[in-house]
Amino acid sequence: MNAMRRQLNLSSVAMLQTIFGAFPQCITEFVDGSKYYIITAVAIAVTAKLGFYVQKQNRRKKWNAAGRDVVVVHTFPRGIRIPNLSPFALKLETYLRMADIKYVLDTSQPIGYKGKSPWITLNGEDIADSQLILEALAKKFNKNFSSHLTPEQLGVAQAMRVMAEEHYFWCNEIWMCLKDNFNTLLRGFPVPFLLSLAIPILKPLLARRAKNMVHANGLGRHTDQEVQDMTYQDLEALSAWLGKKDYCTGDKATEVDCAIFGLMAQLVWVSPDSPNGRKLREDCSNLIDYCNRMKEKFWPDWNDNLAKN
Ligand SMILES: N[C@@H](CCC(=O)N[C@@H](CS)C(=O)NCC(=O)O)C(=O)O
Repeated sequence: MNAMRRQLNLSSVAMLQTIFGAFPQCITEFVDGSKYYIITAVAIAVTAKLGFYVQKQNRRKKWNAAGRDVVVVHTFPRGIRIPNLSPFALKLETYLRMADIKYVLDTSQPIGYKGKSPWITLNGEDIADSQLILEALAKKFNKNFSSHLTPEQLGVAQAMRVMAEEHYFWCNEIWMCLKDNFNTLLRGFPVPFLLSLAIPILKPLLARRAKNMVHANGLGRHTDQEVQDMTYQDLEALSAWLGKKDYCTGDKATEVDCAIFGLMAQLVWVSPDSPNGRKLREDCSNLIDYCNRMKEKFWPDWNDNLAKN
């Protein structure tokens, strides 16, 4: 028995010697052979990391230099027919104008820490999500444009905003990203030459991402006709709610108008020839008049904020 145990221990030692003896030697040979490649790769990786870090620090320094109580809006570059192609960023900018809060744009990092655009930096603090931003700014700058509304009106405004932002938006994204294959959207930006070369590669990747998102929220599982009907119903509901009023809740523009304007402006100025744009013209034209009213009131400098084609 003891002889067998000794035998086993001896073969384990031999095995360990084989593994740990041979392993470092093959690494040493590999490192010796490709020493210069490894040193170069490590140097490139360290320099790139350092470069990104310095760039990040410089950007942060620039944002912090915007000034006290000046909102830095991180968003996409200006559009050709509309100042901001993102409905949520247009909502935010419209609110900042309504509330008379100073802001500057930063397009160097449009996507924020929650993976979406827009986001803001205010006095060194980052805030993401247009609605959370509006609420934080309202608190900080003591603004409330809805104080005259009844709880019932406030409730309806909340429900309409959520329908528009969380349901209509995604239905319209299905057309923009999957049916139109980003074509209308891409015509809305002045696309730099180098990026235009990468578009044929980027499009299928972005489409796959959009497909996954609408599949996850359930809308992507419906037929085209079903999505179309749902979108039209949302537009009809918004149009009926607005009715003959100047703004969504009456004769005074309130916070919810920023959100509805952000979304409808895209149909009026970016994709007027899409099925949803045509629906607006044919059955919901009060929403077009409304967009023009909002534009005149809050964007007298609209044209100055368009990108040159
Ligand atoms: N709930 C967010 C929605 C923002 C949003 O969906 N932004 C889009 C641009 S319009 C975005 O960042 N999309 C990039 C992505 O989802 O990867 C808000 O209100 O800010």
